[in-house]
Amino acid sequence: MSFNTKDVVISEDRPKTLLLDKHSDYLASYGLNKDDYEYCMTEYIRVSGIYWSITAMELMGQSSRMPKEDIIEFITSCQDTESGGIAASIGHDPHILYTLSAIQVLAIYDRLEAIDVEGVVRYVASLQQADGSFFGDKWGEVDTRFSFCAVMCLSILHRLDAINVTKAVDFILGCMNFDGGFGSKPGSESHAGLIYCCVGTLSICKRMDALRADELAWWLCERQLPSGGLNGRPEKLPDLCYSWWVMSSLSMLNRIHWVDKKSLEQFILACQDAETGGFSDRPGDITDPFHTLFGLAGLSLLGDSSIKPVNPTYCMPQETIDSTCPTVGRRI
Ligand code: GRG
Ligand code: ZN
Repeated sequence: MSFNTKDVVISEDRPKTLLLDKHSDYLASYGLNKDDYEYCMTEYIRVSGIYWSITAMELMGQSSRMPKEDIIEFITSCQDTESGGIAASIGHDPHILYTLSAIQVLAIYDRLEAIDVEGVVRYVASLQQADGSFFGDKWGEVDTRFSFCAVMCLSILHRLDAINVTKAVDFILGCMNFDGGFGSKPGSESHAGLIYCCVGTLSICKRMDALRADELAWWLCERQLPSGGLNGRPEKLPDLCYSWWVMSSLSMLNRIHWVDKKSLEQFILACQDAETGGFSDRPGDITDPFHTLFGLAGLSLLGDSSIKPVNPTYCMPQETIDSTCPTVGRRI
């Protein structure tokens, strides 16, 4: 019996160099036409979309092309005055995912005073459960992504004292699997996206010692496929965003050299669209701001000096972390 590895073949005509100007043009024009179909269809994730674009533009040194004051005003209008949480768009329900994205954007802009910070702290703390886990919002879904959002948010605000950090860590450790990886809740399958969230939580809470680092890093580097790209779990296709979820985790574990950097770089560059600008999940697919951020951030982790250093825990420019949280998540 033979096994077929699921992978892509990178054709000769795919981009081989970094097209920074194209990406900056792509993100600067994204959303200029508010009637654009794709723009309308992404209203439910708008604040995260802003975070992906602003961070990518900052990493390229191009954020002055973005409408800063309009963005800050929009984020202010997305805060729910009652709960203190922040929604994806004006009038939507607040959620911890968009609360984190909003805090990240305001921290990058050094404008945290544009929102009610105490309201955010109250909101995040209200989502913690007796077992240390976090709800994503008032409807009660539990996921390790939400634990990560909560601790990242509060650490940027220097208010980790508002939650029970020991219990938050205990819940994450209860999600560790036999392979050293982590899933979305206790007993759930290991997945690279959730490993990033759990390793990131432990990194912020200064409990990296609790990881089974060699086993976990081995599982992570086994995500690399012959094309050079990385998948998020066994038997899945490669996807550019795993260049972030996997490589940032390996970086926090100080084992980034366990993957073949050269072939990963070739895969990432092949995911660029030379006509429209931006990066897609796989070579030849349609580009979007989410994969554009993770393509650039992945190349930054690989040491591309034309992109600013990114912090592997926060997925924000290292210079922002140095000025807001100088003692946490340092790049080694
Ligand atoms: C600050 C960068 C940053 C993130 C905030 C939202 C979040 C925290 C992290 C998301 C982590 C992530 C990507 C989780 C993945 C969840 C999951 C189980 C995805 C499975 O999706 P499939 O089945 O993908 O479509 P694969 O690649 O496994 O086929
Ligand atoms: Zn993806």
